[in-house]
Amino acid sequence: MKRIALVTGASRGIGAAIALRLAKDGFHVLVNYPTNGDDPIDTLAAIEAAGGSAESAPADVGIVEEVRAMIANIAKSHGRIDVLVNNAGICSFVEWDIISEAIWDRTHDVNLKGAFFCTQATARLMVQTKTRGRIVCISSISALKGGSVQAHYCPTKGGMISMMAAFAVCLGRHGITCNSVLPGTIETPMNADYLAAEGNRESLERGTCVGFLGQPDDVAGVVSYLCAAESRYITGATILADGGESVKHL
Ligand code: RM4
Repeated sequence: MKRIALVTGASRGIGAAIALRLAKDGFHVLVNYPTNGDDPIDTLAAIEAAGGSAESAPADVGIVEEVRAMIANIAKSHGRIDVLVNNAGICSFVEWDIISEAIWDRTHDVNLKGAFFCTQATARLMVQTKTRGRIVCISSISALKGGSVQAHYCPTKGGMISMMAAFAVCLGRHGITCNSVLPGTIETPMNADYLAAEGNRESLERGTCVGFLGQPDDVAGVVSYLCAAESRYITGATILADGGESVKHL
């Protein structure tokens, strides 16, 4: 019987790479995507081409009812979830003094509240089915370093780290691990415009130890390890995949 992995926000970028990697690792992958936007066909096609198995799982994770319906559907059709990757996230690059309540609320609803209620519903199913599962949050270097146009976004990524620490305590005795991965600047559709703007790419590259920006697979590999049996003693941890950006001073 194939193990079941749910990846939120998996229709493109880092989420798509994680979904493909977990399919290659042997999981049947539920590819979540927001009902009002992206289509998961590219991710599903890539997994099929790699000989893996997957299906789509539509839900806007910023809406709790849609999250609970998605998890209930998966429980009905598969009976269990072995892995949850909270990857869904939005980041509008906005100057601090013009961030509206609507921008704040939507960013927090998707990035943090969505991750919480996906985790709560999935953990309930894992405990019920005695599944020694894996829960991973895709946080960010922006949890540790400020962003001049991300004052609304950074706290959602910081919040993910402390939320996973709390769930690590709650779920450890059930053999469920809860960890955070902190990508640096990864080339994805989410920041393509920002990286294309005057000098942004060059300054971010210079800010790393390795001198180049990351690719989605650089994050997918870390997630794969955290979802493997051998990582059973890693929980409440934060793992940076940032090309050394967090340690570089001069
Ligand atoms: C990441 C980090 C990157 C940014 C993306 C959109 O969390 O802040 O620098 O390009 O978000």
